[in-house]
Amino acid sequence: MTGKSDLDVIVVGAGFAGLYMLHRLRGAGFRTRVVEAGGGVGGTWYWNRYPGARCDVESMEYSYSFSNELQQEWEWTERYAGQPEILRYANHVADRFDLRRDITFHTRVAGAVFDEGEKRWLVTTDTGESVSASFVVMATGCLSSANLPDFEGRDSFSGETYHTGRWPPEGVDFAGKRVGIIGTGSSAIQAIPIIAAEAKRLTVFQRTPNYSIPARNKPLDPEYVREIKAEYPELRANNLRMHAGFGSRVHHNDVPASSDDADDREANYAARWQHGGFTFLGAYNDLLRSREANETAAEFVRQRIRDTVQDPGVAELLCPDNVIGCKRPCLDAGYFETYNRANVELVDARERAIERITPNGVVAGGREFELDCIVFATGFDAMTGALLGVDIRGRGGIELKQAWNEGPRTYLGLSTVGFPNLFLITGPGSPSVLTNMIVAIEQHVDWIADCLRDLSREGRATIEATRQAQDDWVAHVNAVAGLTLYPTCNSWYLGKNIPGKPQVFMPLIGFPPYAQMCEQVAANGYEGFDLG
Ligand code: N01
Repeated sequence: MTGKSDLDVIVVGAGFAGLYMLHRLRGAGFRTRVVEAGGGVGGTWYWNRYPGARCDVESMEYSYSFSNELQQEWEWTERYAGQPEILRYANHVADRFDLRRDITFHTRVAGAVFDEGEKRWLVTTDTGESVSASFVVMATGCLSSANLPDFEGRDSFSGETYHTGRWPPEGVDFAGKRVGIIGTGSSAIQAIPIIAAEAKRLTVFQRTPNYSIPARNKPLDPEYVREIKAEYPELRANNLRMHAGFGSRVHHNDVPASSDDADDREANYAARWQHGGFTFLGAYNDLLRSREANETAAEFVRQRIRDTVQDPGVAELLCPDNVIGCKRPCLDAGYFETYNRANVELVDARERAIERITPNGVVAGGREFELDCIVFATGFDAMTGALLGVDIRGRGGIELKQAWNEGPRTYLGLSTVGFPNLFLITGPGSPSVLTNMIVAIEQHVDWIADCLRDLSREGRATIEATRQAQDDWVAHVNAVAGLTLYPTCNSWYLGKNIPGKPQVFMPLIGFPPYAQMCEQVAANGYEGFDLG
């Protein structure tokens, strides 16, 4: 790593957060280095190359807004961009803003220790290097620590194994193979139709059925692109006023489900189902607050599953019985239709739990399913996994793992008590995964860059959240979640997918009031922080 002794900031991760953070800090004159475990930029889009990987936010909105030239010159080709196109975009950004020269690739940050005397962080890497800086920014992503469950006999399998979040860049040839896929979350729901079309046989092990809405992906109409580009700044500004930071062009029906009779509700859901995408959940304003309202939308989707899947037994197995939207909803292209193929079998891994993995395949419910490949679509240790994967020690040598042993505690999702000068981009306690991630990233990066500029102007060496501000913030995040149906199911938002993980609702619901709060905190001289 060059210039390692005189750095102002070390940024961990070169995904969308790390790239923009580097651009902003360099522009403000801070000596900055990004350390990235992968061999290239793009973060989640670098690692998640499984077949069918595609963004569930429309491409004209899932893109940076910080440079008008960039958003005018880049040409998206589809309504929802696929992984290869998004990775090309990340590489384009890295080249266009000449970012690579300050990124060290193939290097994982192993530890970071705060030296209270020097008021600097000493960062160590798995390549044996150490480097110090005044500030560390964790741009490690919310869904980057792959979850590979500890199935008995997992490593005894003699065939090939893959995790959707660690897909080999050269791709996988499934032709003629008997493939098993464990999991039916967003990743599996995108991969299953494509693997089924290629493999000799596909066996899907489903523990919990999932709601999925058709994406209705299509090539972008050049006229539509011209229209958006002509008013891009307005679109971005309108999106900042949206609950999740996107979707301002579609109609969010600001009335409860009970304001329509059953026929009108059905027509509303049907129109949104036909349109495709998350618009479906904008049908009424109480779908995530009232169980009764939610059930009307949930039953509409179950009915579509029953209409689509020919075998009634399989259709019932695919029908979820929890609250729709409580887990992150999935968008698909022909997912339920795939179960009509003769080469696809659905195994109920809730009733007939996965017992073990053998050299030949997977045993569930007493039956051995012989396989050539197993795909683990088992998700991530979300929001805290990547942060706690680094041995971070703050004041008095306190470990972040220890400080968070009952769940993550932050102020604004940006900072945590005991760890001065450490910033988290889209950390737990911020809207992050409940928004268009790029909007949340830009808001955090801008706030952090402005904060470092202000500290530098005022000659301040440290910034650290106060205990009171953090306690109040954690209570606020929980209180907001408690007003909704979000905490009612086994979601990764709550950490329920990882055995032993403390169960805390991690993201904050609602982007606009949050962004306003961050602005106020800064305007009030970094209220809730101690400046040293
Ligand atoms: O992971 P998941 P994912 N035995 O956690 C099952 C984003 N994303 O990678 O539900 C058996 O959703 C687990 O079962 P259960 C998006 O935010 C976005 O699919 O815990 N099964 C579940 O079915 C998404 O929410 C996009 O009962 C086990 C599956 O594995 C997030 O990433 C695309 C198991 C994991 O589903 C994560 O999605 C892809 C076990 N021991 C991802 N452990 C788009 O933009 C886990 N499972 C479209």
